[in-house]
Formats: sequence, C-alpha cells, structure tokens
Amino acid sequence: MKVIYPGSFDPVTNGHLDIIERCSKKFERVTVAVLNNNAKNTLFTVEERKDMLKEVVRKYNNVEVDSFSGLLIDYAKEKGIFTVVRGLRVISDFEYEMQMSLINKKLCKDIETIMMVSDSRYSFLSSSVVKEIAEFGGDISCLVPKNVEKELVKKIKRR
Ligand code: COD
Repeated sequence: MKVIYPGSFDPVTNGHLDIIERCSKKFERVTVAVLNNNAKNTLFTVEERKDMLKEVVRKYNNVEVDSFSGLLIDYAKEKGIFTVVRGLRVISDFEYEMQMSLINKKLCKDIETIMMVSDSRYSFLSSSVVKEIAEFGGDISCLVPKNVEKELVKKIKRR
C-alpha cells in the first residue's frame, strides 16, 4: 500500500521522523507531503522544509518528499494515493485529527486516514516547541536531526 504523510513540517522533528520510519517499514511507499501555504506563517520556506526532510529520509529507499498547495484530497487524487497517515500524540490531537479525517472523507469518499500513535519518547514534541526552545537558546539536539538543528540556529540568528 502507498501512503501520504502530510504536514507542515516547520521543521521536521524526531517525532515526525519516528512516524516516517515506522511507515517505511509497514508500507510499500511513503510520500511525505509538505504543505505549501503562503497564508500559514511558517518559519521555513517550503523549499527549506523539503530540503531538510530530503536529507533525513535519504536512507529510506521507499520514502519520497514532495509538496502540495490547496486541498489534501486534490493532491491525493493527483497522486492516485488515497491513504493518509497522521500522527497522534495526546488526546488534544485526536479532536483535530478526527475533524480533518471526517472533512476529508466528506470531500472524497475514497480517502482513508490511518492514525499512528506517537512513540512515548516523542509524545510531548512538536515543531512549535522546538522553535520556542531554539529561540531562547535552549538545547534542541535531542529533539531534531543534526541538519535541522543547524538550520534552525542559523535561521534564528539571521532574524
Ligand atoms: N509524534 C508523532 N506524530 C507527530 C509528532 C510527534 N512528536 N509531531 C507531529 N506529529 C504528527 C501530527 O500529529 C500530524 O499528524 C503530522 O505529524 C504532521 O504534523 P505537522 O504539525 O507538521 O502538520 P499539520 O498538522 O500542521 O498538517 C496539517 C495539514 C497540512 C495536513 C492540513 O492543514 C492540510 O491538509 N492542509 C491542506 C488543506 C486541506 O486539505 N484541509 C483539510 C480540509 S479543511
């Protein structure tokens, strides 16, 4: 089965990576799809987010990185992949994920969403938390891959 793992990935964290690695073992092909949405206030551009992801998934030969604009279901139709994977960390994620899954289903009956439960080591981890720690000079080395740590420090210094 082929799956899409969509997200903002602003930037990719070890929590996202854990989901990607587990998907690469369970599914034939994984497309990590980065949302390209100008309205969303992201720290990194879509190209920067894609580049960081590409570097860390290079070791998996069944994982590709792509980007999309607009609705996820339109991207899914374009790719011909109708299974979406999402990560669930805590109960508050559930409400949002459930709503998105139901909306996507309403818009496209062929879409299925698979929720993958976060590894307990990463259930507290989000891109926002990582950005906040980095902003205040905290140590993020155990939260993100090395290349992301480097890019984050560079980006924050430039601001
Ligand atoms: N452990 C496990 N999973 C995690 C972790 C972690 N530590 N951190 C994040 N995740 C999961 C998230 O729960 C999510 O499932 C996924 O990884 C990606 O997370 P983010 O935060 O990078 O991405 P989101 O949630 O901002 O992505 C939202 C989308 C871009 C998928 C969504 O907004 C979308 O599809 N937009 C396009 C428009 C559309 O079609 N909207 C739906 C109809 S309204």
